Amino acid sequence: MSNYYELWKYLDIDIDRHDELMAILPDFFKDVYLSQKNRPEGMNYFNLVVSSIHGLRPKELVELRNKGKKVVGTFCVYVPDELVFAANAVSIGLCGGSQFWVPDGEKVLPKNLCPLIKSFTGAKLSKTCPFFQCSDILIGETTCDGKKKVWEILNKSIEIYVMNLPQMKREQEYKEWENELNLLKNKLESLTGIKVSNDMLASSIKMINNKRKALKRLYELRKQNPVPISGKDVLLISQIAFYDDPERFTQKVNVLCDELDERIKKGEGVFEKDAKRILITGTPMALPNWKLHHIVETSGAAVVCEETCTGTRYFENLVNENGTTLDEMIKNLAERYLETNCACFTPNTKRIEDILRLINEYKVDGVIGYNLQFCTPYAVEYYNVKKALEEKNIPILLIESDYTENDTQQIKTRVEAFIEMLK
Ligand code: BJ8
Repeated sequence: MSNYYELWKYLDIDIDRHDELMAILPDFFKDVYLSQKNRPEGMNYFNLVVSSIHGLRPKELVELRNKGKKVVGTFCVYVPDELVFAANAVSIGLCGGSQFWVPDGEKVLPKNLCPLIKSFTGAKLSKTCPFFQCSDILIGETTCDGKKKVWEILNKSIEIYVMNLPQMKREQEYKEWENELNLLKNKLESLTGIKVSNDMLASSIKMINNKRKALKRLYELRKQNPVPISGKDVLLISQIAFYDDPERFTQKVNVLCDELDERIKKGEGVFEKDAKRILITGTPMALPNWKLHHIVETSGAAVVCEETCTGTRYFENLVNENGTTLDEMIKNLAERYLETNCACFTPNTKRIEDILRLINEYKVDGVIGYNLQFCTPYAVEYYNVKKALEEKNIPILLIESDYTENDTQQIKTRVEAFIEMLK
């Protein structure tokens, strides 16, 4: 990490605080990840990206900025990366998953707020995250109440452009969302000084679709028994998907999948054959929030799928590539993005259909509903999720948690009992 001090100074990072943050991560990563047995070789790339998390990619981003590119930070899977790249900018997902930043967030936000919001706010205000420091602009969105209001605080530190995300999915909302995408395109064009052309948008749609296809391929392989890769490793890959160079990321995921294909042919897995298979559904798990996966997978079960925004919601739907004019392509983008099923929408019954479908496809034995503390939309929606699963006799357990380690032992006890009950 020491090689990057010049970079961090250049980015106006608070070096002392940043040293404190960086002192925690390597041991944590070692305990959770490097302790796993029989990991695929293809994980080495992703290990490298995380072990150099505040160096490698931020350095590339600074180099791109020096060549005139703009860096655009985003917080939600409804913000279309395709438009950002088509305007010759770089998109990076910024959600905060570390407890380290929560106290800084709590200096300006209520304590009884979702840790994800407090964490990313703290990351920006404490000047300890090079990704925030690299960003020229942040794109917010009107999803949950906490996020909606936090933009009014963060905009004192950096320019924020807020997209008005509808909360229903009627025909009029599809039109509104298409209009929002056009407004975002205009904003990005004025930021970069570059007009989005048909060719640029078509090629960025292809590029991001390829990334989604690679993730889909990876998830397909998790349907095997024994499962060829741990849920923890896949979670890490999904988290890296948000900020890595999309083309390199796609290539590395495909290389890993080739290796997993070979494992499957040999009947090799990272868990015993017939290990209990868990689906996690609920709120996103931003890096380095690995708590629940680590607990499940050190309790004898395998996480085989995540119905979350750091899981299937991120990659399942592709953008239709048949558009030839800008208008057609933006319409296709609007349709694809509004197909995502977040609890901020009402009604959101398609999410429940997705969960039931995924349970079937991934031959799931039990479901864990994961809720970040104080996330009202997912907490309320849990009632209907539970009811739908109970009607089909599918076991479900609710885990509500934050980013601290205070509840780890208690969660472990509950998860172990749940897995035992599945046997
Ligand atoms: S599409 S889940 S990424 S809004 S967990 S901040 S909802 S209080 S992150 Fe999300 Fe987009 Fe929806 Fe996905 Fe609010 Fe809940 Fe916190 Fe959340």
